[in-house]
Amino acid sequence: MRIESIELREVHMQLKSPFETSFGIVQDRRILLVEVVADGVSGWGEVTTTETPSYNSETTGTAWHIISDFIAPFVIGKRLAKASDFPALIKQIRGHEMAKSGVENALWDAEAQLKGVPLSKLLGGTLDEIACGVSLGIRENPQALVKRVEEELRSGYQRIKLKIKPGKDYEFVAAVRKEFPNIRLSVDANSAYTLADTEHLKRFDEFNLLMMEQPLGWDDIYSHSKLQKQIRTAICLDECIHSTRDALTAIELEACRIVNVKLGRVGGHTEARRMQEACREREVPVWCGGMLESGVGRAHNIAMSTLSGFSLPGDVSASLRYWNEDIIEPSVEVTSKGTIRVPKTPGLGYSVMRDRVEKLTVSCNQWHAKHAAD
Ligand code: OSB
Ligand code: MG
Repeated sequence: MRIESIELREVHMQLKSPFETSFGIVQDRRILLVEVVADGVSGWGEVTTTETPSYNSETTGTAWHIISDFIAPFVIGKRLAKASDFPALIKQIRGHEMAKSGVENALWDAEAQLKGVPLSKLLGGTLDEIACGVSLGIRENPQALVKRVEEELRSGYQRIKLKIKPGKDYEFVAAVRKEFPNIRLSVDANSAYTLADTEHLKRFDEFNLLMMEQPLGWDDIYSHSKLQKQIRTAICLDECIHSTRDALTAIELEACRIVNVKLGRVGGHTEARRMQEACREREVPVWCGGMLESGVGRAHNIAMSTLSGFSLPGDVSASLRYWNEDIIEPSVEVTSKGTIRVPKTPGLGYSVMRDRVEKLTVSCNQWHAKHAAD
Protein backbone atom coordinates (compact mmCIF):
# COMPACT_ATOMS: atom_id res chain seq x y z
CA MET A 1 0.00 0.00 0.00
CA ARG A 2 1.34 3.40 -0.91
CA ILE A 3 0.08 6.36 1.10
CA GLU A 4 -0.94 8.68 -1.72
CA SER A 5 -2.79 11.35 0.19
CA ILE A 6 -3.88 12.26 3.69
CA GLU A 7 -6.65 14.64 4.61
CA LEU A 8 -7.03 15.78 8.20
CA ARG A 9 -10.12 17.70 9.19
CA GLU A 10 -11.70 19.02 12.34
CA VAL A 11 -15.46 18.65 12.52
CA HIS A 12 -17.73 20.14 15.13
CA MET A 13 -20.66 18.03 16.29
CA GLN A 14 -23.07 18.70 19.13
CA LEU A 15 -24.11 15.85 21.39
CA LYS A 16 -27.88 15.58 21.86
CA SER A 17 -27.38 16.26 25.55
CA PRO A 18 -24.43 17.22 27.79
CA PHE A 19 -22.31 14.32 29.09
CA GLU A 20 -20.92 14.76 32.60
CA THR A 21 -17.97 12.82 34.01
CA SER A 22 -15.86 13.44 37.12
CA PHE A 23 -13.52 15.58 34.98
CA GLY A 24 -16.10 17.84 33.33
CA ILE A 25 -19.13 18.33 31.10
CA VAL A 26 -19.03 18.15 27.32
CA GLN A 27 -21.64 18.84 24.67
CA ASP A 28 -19.74 20.48 21.83
CA ARG A 29 -17.43 17.89 20.37
CA ARG A 30 -14.33 18.80 18.36
CA ILE A 31 -13.49 15.64 16.42
CA LEU A 32 -10.62 15.01 14.00
CA LEU A 33 -11.26 12.75 11.02
CA VAL A 34 -8.47 11.30 8.90
CA GLU A 35 -8.97 10.17 5.32
CA VAL A 36 -6.06 8.28 3.79
CA VAL A 37 -5.91 7.29 0.13
CA ALA A 38 -3.75 4.20 -0.45
CA ASP A 39 -3.51 2.47 -3.85
CA GLY A 40 -6.51 4.49 -4.97
CA VAL A 41 -8.75 3.43 -2.07
CA SER A 42 -9.93 5.79 0.63
CA GLY A 43 -9.91 4.75 4.30
CA TRP A 44 -11.25 6.65 7.30
CA GLY A 45 -10.11 6.99 10.90
CA GLU A 46 -11.18 9.09 13.88
CA VAL A 47 -9.00 10.72 16.52
CA THR A 48 -10.74 10.08 19.84
CA THR A 49 -9.25 12.90 21.88
CA THR A 50 -11.25 14.98 24.33
CA GLU A 51 -11.32 18.76 23.99
CA THR A 52 -9.35 19.36 27.21
CA PRO A 53 -6.41 17.38 28.67
CA SER A 54 -8.53 16.02 31.51
CA TYR A 55 -9.13 12.40 30.45
CA ASN A 56 -5.52 11.88 29.40
CA SER A 57 -2.77 14.27 28.28
CA GLU A 58 -3.88 14.54 24.65
CA THR A 59 -6.40 17.03 23.26
CA THR A 60 -7.96 17.61 19.85
CA GLY A 61 -5.47 20.47 19.50
CA THR A 62 -2.37 18.41 20.35
CA ALA A 63 -3.47 15.68 17.93
CA TRP A 64 -3.87 18.27 15.15
CA HIS A 65 -0.31 19.42 15.85
CA ILE A 66 1.21 15.93 16.00
CA ILE A 67 -0.52 14.69 12.85
CA SER A 68 0.05 17.89 10.86
CA ASP A 69 3.65 18.58 11.87
CA PHE A 70 5.05 15.07 12.37
CA ILE A 71 2.98 12.07 11.30
CA ALA A 72 1.52 13.18 7.94
CA PRO A 73 4.65 14.84 6.50
CA PHE A 74 6.71 11.78 7.49
CA VAL A 75 4.47 9.02 6.15
CA ILE A 76 3.16 10.65 2.97
CA GLY A 77 4.35 8.74 -0.11
CA LYS A 78 5.62 5.80 2.02
CA ARG A 79 4.86 2.18 1.18
CA LEU A 80 3.63 -0.40 3.67
CA ALA A 81 2.94 -4.09 3.12
CA LYS A 82 0.06 -3.85 5.59
CA ALA A 83 -1.55 -1.48 8.08
CA SER A 84 -0.02 -3.39 11.00
CA ASP A 85 3.42 -2.17 9.84
CA PHE A 86 2.41 1.42 10.63
CA PRO A 87 3.42 1.51 14.34
CA ALA A 88 6.99 0.52 13.44
CA LEU A 89 7.12 3.24 10.79
CA ILE A 90 6.33 5.99 13.29
CA LYS A 91 8.03 4.56 16.35
CA GLN A 92 10.21 7.67 16.70
CA ILE A 93 7.16 9.63 17.81
CA ARG A 94 6.67 9.12 21.54
CA GLY A 95 3.22 8.95 23.08
CA HIS A 96 0.32 10.69 21.32
CA GLU A 97 -1.47 7.36 20.88
CA MET A 98 -4.78 8.93 19.89
CA ALA A 99 -3.20 10.99 17.11
CA LYS A 100 -1.39 7.89 15.79
CA SER A 101 -4.50 5.75 16.03
CA GLY A 102 -6.55 8.08 13.82
CA VAL A 103 -4.07 7.61 10.97
CA GLU A 104 -3.33 3.92 11.51
CA ASN A 105 -7.00 2.97 11.63
CA ALA A 106 -7.69 4.76 8.34
CA LEU A 107 -5.03 2.50 6.80
CA TRP A 108 -6.74 -0.59 8.23
CA ASP A 109 -9.99 0.48 6.57
CA ALA A 110 -8.15 0.99 3.28
CA GLU A 111 -6.38 -2.39 3.53
CA ALA A 112 -9.65 -4.20 4.23
CA GLN A 113 -11.23 -2.59 1.16
CA LEU A 114 -8.22 -3.42 -1.00
CA LYS A 115 -8.53 -7.05 0.09
CA GLY A 116 -12.32 -7.02 -0.31
CA VAL A 117 -13.00 -8.13 3.28
CA PRO A 118 -14.84 -6.56 6.22
CA LEU A 119 -12.46 -4.85 8.65
CA SER A 120 -13.66 -7.20 11.42
CA LYS A 121 -12.40 -10.18 9.38
CA LEU A 122 -9.08 -8.54 8.52
CA LEU A 123 -8.52 -8.01 12.25
CA GLY A 124 -9.29 -11.69 12.90
CA GLY A 125 -12.69 -11.12 14.50
CA THR A 126 -15.16 -13.99 14.71
CA LEU A 127 -18.43 -12.55 16.04
CA ASP A 128 -21.38 -11.63 13.79
CA GLU A 129 -23.00 -9.64 16.53
CA ILE A 130 -21.46 -7.74 19.44
CA ALA A 131 -22.86 -7.15 22.94
CA CYS A 132 -23.62 -3.55 23.87
CA GLY A 133 -23.76 -1.58 27.09
CA VAL A 134 -24.19 2.10 27.82
CA SER A 135 -22.24 4.67 29.82
CA LEU A 136 -24.50 7.14 31.64
CA GLY A 137 -23.23 10.59 32.60
CA ILE A 138 -23.61 12.02 36.09
CA ARG A 139 -27.17 13.29 36.78
CA GLU A 140 -28.72 15.92 39.00
CA ASN A 141 -30.23 13.38 41.42
CA PRO A 142 -30.64 9.62 41.90
CA GLN A 143 -34.27 9.63 40.67
CA ALA A 144 -33.28 11.14 37.33
CA LEU A 145 -30.56 8.51 36.98
CA VAL A 146 -32.95 5.63 37.76
CA LYS A 147 -35.29 6.93 35.05
CA ARG A 148 -32.46 6.96 32.48
CA VAL A 149 -31.39 3.45 33.43
CA GLU A 150 -34.94 2.24 32.94
CA GLU A 151 -35.07 3.72 29.44
CA GLU A 152 -31.76 2.15 28.42
CA LEU A 153 -32.81 -1.26 29.75
CA ARG A 154 -36.03 -0.98 27.78
CA SER A 155 -33.92 -0.47 24.64
CA GLY A 156 -32.24 -3.79 25.41
CA TYR A 157 -28.74 -2.74 26.57
CA GLN A 158 -26.96 -5.57 28.35
CA ARG A 159 -24.91 -3.60 30.87
CA ILE A 160 -25.29 -0.20 32.49
CA LYS A 161 -22.27 1.85 33.55
CA LEU A 162 -22.76 4.82 35.85
CA LYS A 163 -20.31 7.71 35.95
CA ILE A 164 -19.51 8.67 39.53
CA LYS A 165 -17.56 11.35 41.40
CA PRO A 166 -17.17 12.23 45.09
CA GLY A 167 -20.53 13.47 46.39
CA LYS A 168 -22.43 11.91 43.50
CA ASP A 169 -21.69 8.27 43.99
CA TYR A 170 -22.99 6.00 46.77
CA GLU A 171 -26.61 7.23 46.88
CA PHE A 172 -26.86 7.22 43.09
CA VAL A 173 -25.63 3.65 42.75
CA ALA A 174 -27.76 2.54 45.72
CA ALA A 175 -30.92 3.94 44.09
CA VAL A 176 -30.23 2.16 40.79
CA ARG A 177 -29.32 -1.13 42.49
CA LYS A 178 -32.47 -1.03 44.63
CA GLU A 179 -34.67 -0.59 41.56
CA PHE A 180 -32.78 -3.16 39.43
CA PRO A 181 -31.29 -5.83 41.75
CA ASN A 182 -30.15 -8.19 38.99
CA ILE A 183 -28.80 -6.12 36.09
CA ARG A 184 -25.15 -6.05 35.07
CA LEU A 185 -24.06 -2.77 36.64
CA SER A 186 -20.69 -1.01 36.81
CA VAL A 187 -19.29 2.38 37.78
CA ASP A 188 -16.58 4.60 36.27
CA ALA A 189 -14.83 7.26 38.38
CA ASN A 190 -12.35 8.57 35.79
CA SER A 191 -9.61 8.94 38.43
CA ALA A 192 -11.68 10.96 40.91
CA TYR A 193 -10.51 9.21 44.12
CA THR A 194 -7.30 8.47 46.02
CA LEU A 195 -6.17 5.67 48.32
CA ALA A 196 -7.36 7.89 51.20
CA ASP A 197 -10.91 7.04 49.99
CA THR A 198 -10.38 3.28 50.40
CA GLU A 199 -12.97 2.91 53.19
CA HIS A 200 -15.53 4.79 51.11
CA LEU A 201 -14.83 2.69 48.02
CA LYS A 202 -15.14 -0.54 50.05
CA ARG A 203 -18.82 0.34 50.63
CA PHE A 204 -19.51 -0.25 46.92
CA ASP A 205 -18.83 -3.98 47.43
CA GLU A 206 -22.42 -4.35 48.66
CA PHE A 207 -23.78 -3.44 45.20
CA ASN A 208 -22.38 -6.54 43.53
CA LEU A 209 -20.93 -4.51 40.65
CA LEU A 210 -19.46 -6.09 37.56
CA MET A 211 -16.53 -3.72 37.98
CA MET A 212 -15.30 -0.36 39.22
CA GLU A 213 -13.47 1.47 36.43
CA GLN A 214 -10.40 3.65 37.04
CA PRO A 215 -11.10 4.87 40.58
CA LEU A 216 -7.57 6.23 41.20
CA GLY A 217 -4.90 8.32 39.43
CA TRP A 218 -4.92 8.32 35.61
CA ASP A 219 -1.26 7.20 35.49
CA ASP A 220 -1.09 5.20 38.71
CA ILE A 221 -1.16 1.43 38.28
CA TYR A 222 0.61 0.88 41.60
CA SER A 223 -2.08 2.49 43.78
CA HIS A 224 -4.75 0.44 42.02
CA SER A 225 -2.85 -2.70 43.04
CA LYS A 226 -3.09 -1.54 46.66
CA LEU A 227 -6.81 -0.83 46.35
CA GLN A 228 -7.67 -4.08 44.54
CA LYS A 229 -6.33 -6.08 47.50
CA GLN A 230 -8.78 -4.28 49.80
CA ILE A 231 -12.03 -4.37 47.82
CA ARG A 232 -14.06 -7.29 46.50
CA THR A 233 -15.32 -5.46 43.41
CA ALA A 234 -13.18 -6.10 40.33
CA ILE A 235 -11.19 -3.04 39.27
CA CYS A 236 -11.10 -2.31 35.54
CA LEU A 237 -8.35 -0.01 34.26
CA ASP A 238 -9.00 2.49 31.48
CA GLU A 239 -6.80 5.64 31.63
CA CYS A 240 -3.71 3.74 32.94
CA ILE A 241 -3.40 1.34 30.00
CA HIS A 242 -1.62 2.64 26.86
CA SER A 243 0.05 -0.54 25.70
CA THR A 244 0.11 -4.31 26.08
CA ARG A 245 3.07 -3.82 28.40
CA ASP A 246 0.94 -1.59 30.67
CA ALA A 247 -1.80 -4.23 30.66
CA LEU A 248 0.69 -6.94 31.59
CA THR A 249 2.14 -4.76 34.35
CA ALA A 250 -1.33 -4.19 35.78
CA ILE A 251 -2.22 -7.89 35.60
CA GLU A 252 1.09 -8.91 37.17
CA LEU A 253 0.64 -6.40 40.01
CA GLU A 254 -3.01 -7.48 40.41
CA ALA A 255 -4.03 -3.87 39.93
CA CYS A 256 -7.14 -4.91 37.98
CA ARG A 257 -9.14 -7.98 36.97
CA ILE A 258 -10.66 -6.49 33.81
CA VAL A 259 -9.19 -4.27 31.07
CA ASN A 260 -10.97 -1.58 29.05
CA VAL A 261 -9.50 -1.40 25.53
CA LYS A 262 -9.91 1.86 23.65
CA LEU A 263 -8.47 2.02 20.18
CA GLY A 264 -7.30 5.60 20.53
CA ARG A 265 -5.78 5.24 23.98
CA VAL A 266 -3.67 2.23 22.95
CA GLY A 267 -2.56 3.69 19.61
CA GLY A 268 -4.69 1.80 17.07
CA HIS A 269 -5.86 -1.62 15.90
CA THR A 270 -2.41 -3.25 15.89
CA GLU A 271 -1.81 -2.66 19.59
CA ALA A 272 -5.45 -3.24 20.54
CA ARG A 273 -5.37 -6.65 18.89
CA ARG A 274 -2.16 -7.57 20.68
CA MET A 275 -3.57 -6.40 24.01
CA GLN A 276 -6.81 -8.37 23.80
CA GLU A 277 -4.81 -11.48 22.92
CA ALA A 278 -2.42 -11.05 25.85
CA CYS A 279 -5.40 -10.59 28.18
CA ARG A 280 -7.27 -13.57 26.73
CA GLU A 281 -4.24 -15.81 27.27
CA ARG A 282 -4.30 -14.79 30.93
CA GLU A 283 -8.09 -15.12 31.22
CA VAL A 284 -8.54 -11.43 31.89
CA PRO A 285 -11.76 -10.21 30.23
CA VAL A 286 -11.59 -7.10 28.07
CA TRP A 287 -14.28 -4.86 26.61
CA CYS A 288 -14.39 -1.99 24.16
CA GLY A 289 -14.52 1.49 25.72
CA GLY A 290 -16.05 4.52 24.02
CA MET A 291 -15.04 8.16 23.63
CA LEU A 292 -18.34 9.69 22.43
CA GLU A 293 -17.27 8.90 18.88
CA SER A 294 -18.85 9.87 15.60
CA GLY A 295 -19.88 7.04 13.30
CA VAL A 296 -16.35 6.60 11.96
CA GLY A 297 -14.83 5.82 15.37
CA ARG A 298 -17.91 3.79 16.29
CA ALA A 299 -17.53 1.60 13.18
CA HIS A 300 -13.89 0.90 14.14
CA ASN A 301 -15.02 -0.01 17.67
CA ILE A 302 -17.58 -2.46 16.27
CA ALA A 303 -14.96 -4.19 14.12
CA MET A 304 -12.53 -4.46 17.05
CA SER A 305 -15.21 -5.85 19.37
CA THR A 306 -15.56 -8.97 17.19
CA LEU A 307 -12.19 -10.29 18.44
CA SER A 308 -12.53 -13.20 20.83
CA GLY A 309 -10.96 -11.49 23.87
CA PHE A 310 -13.87 -9.04 24.02
CA SER A 311 -16.00 -11.11 26.35
CA LEU A 312 -17.93 -8.33 28.12
CA PRO A 313 -20.41 -5.81 26.60
CA GLY A 314 -18.67 -2.62 25.44
CA ASP A 315 -19.58 1.07 25.56
CA VAL A 316 -20.59 0.82 21.91
CA SER A 317 -24.16 1.96 21.45
CA ALA A 318 -26.54 3.40 18.85
CA SER A 319 -25.63 6.56 16.90
CA LEU A 320 -28.97 8.04 17.95
CA ARG A 321 -27.99 8.10 21.62
CA TYR A 322 -25.34 10.69 20.77
CA TRP A 323 -26.29 12.51 17.57
CA ASN A 324 -29.42 13.75 15.87
CA GLU A 325 -27.70 12.83 12.65
CA ASP A 326 -24.52 10.76 12.40
CA ILE A 327 -21.92 11.11 9.62
CA ILE A 328 -22.16 7.50 8.42
CA GLU A 329 -24.78 5.55 6.50
CA PRO A 330 -26.53 3.55 7.75
CA SER A 331 -26.28 4.86 11.32
CA VAL A 332 -25.34 2.36 14.03
CA GLU A 333 -28.42 0.59 15.35
CA VAL A 334 -28.90 -1.72 18.30
CA THR A 335 -31.22 -4.74 18.27
CA SER A 336 -33.84 -5.33 20.98
CA LYS A 337 -31.40 -7.88 22.48
CA GLY A 338 -28.81 -5.14 22.99
CA THR A 339 -26.50 -6.20 20.18
CA ILE A 340 -25.06 -4.62 17.04
CA ARG A 341 -24.93 -6.71 13.87
CA VAL A 342 -21.47 -6.52 12.36
CA PRO A 343 -21.46 -5.30 8.76
CA LYS A 344 -20.38 -7.78 6.12
CA THR A 345 -19.24 -5.43 3.36
CA PRO A 346 -15.55 -4.58 2.74
CA GLY A 347 -13.77 -2.11 5.04
CA LEU A 348 -15.66 -0.33 7.81
CA GLY A 349 -18.97 -1.47 6.32
CA TYR A 350 -20.58 1.95 6.71
CA SER A 351 -20.16 4.78 4.25
CA VAL A 352 -19.07 8.26 5.25
CA MET A 353 -21.59 10.96 4.25
CA ARG A 354 -19.20 13.33 2.57
CA ASP A 355 -21.65 16.23 2.15
CA ARG A 356 -22.48 16.16 5.81
CA VAL A 357 -18.83 15.92 6.84
CA GLU A 358 -18.05 18.88 4.59
CA LYS A 359 -20.74 20.98 6.30
CA LEU A 360 -19.39 20.14 9.76
CA THR A 361 -15.75 20.86 8.87
CA VAL A 362 -14.08 23.88 10.42
CA SER A 363 -10.51 23.28 9.23
CA CYS A 364 -8.72 20.99 6.85
CA ASN A 365 -5.11 20.02 6.00
CA GLN A 366 -3.98 17.92 3.04
CA TRP A 367 -0.83 16.12 2.01
CA HIS A 368 -0.19 14.58 -1.41
CA ALA A 369 2.62 12.23 -2.40
CA LYS A 370 4.91 13.87 -4.95
CA HIS A 371 5.58 11.24 -7.60
CA ALA A 372 3.97 7.94 -8.38
CA ALA A 373 7.29 6.20 -7.73
CA ASP A 374 8.37 7.93 -4.47
O1 OSB B 1 -14.00 6.86 30.73
O2 OSB B 1 -15.02 5.63 29.36
C1 OSB B 1 -14.68 6.75 29.73
C2 OSB B 1 -16.35 9.39 27.51
C3 OSB B 1 -15.33 10.31 27.42
C4 OSB B 1 -14.16 10.09 28.08
C5 OSB B 1 -13.99 8.94 28.86
C6 OSB B 1 -15.00 8.00 28.95
C7 OSB B 1 -16.20 8.24 28.29
C8 OSB B 1 -17.35 7.36 28.37
C9 OSB B 1 -18.34 7.43 27.24
O3 OSB B 1 -17.59 6.63 29.30
C10 OSB B 1 -18.51 6.14 26.53
C11 OSB B 1 -19.31 6.33 25.27
O4 OSB B 1 -18.73 6.65 24.22
O5 OSB B 1 -20.53 6.18 25.35
MG1 MG C 1 -13.55 4.97 31.58
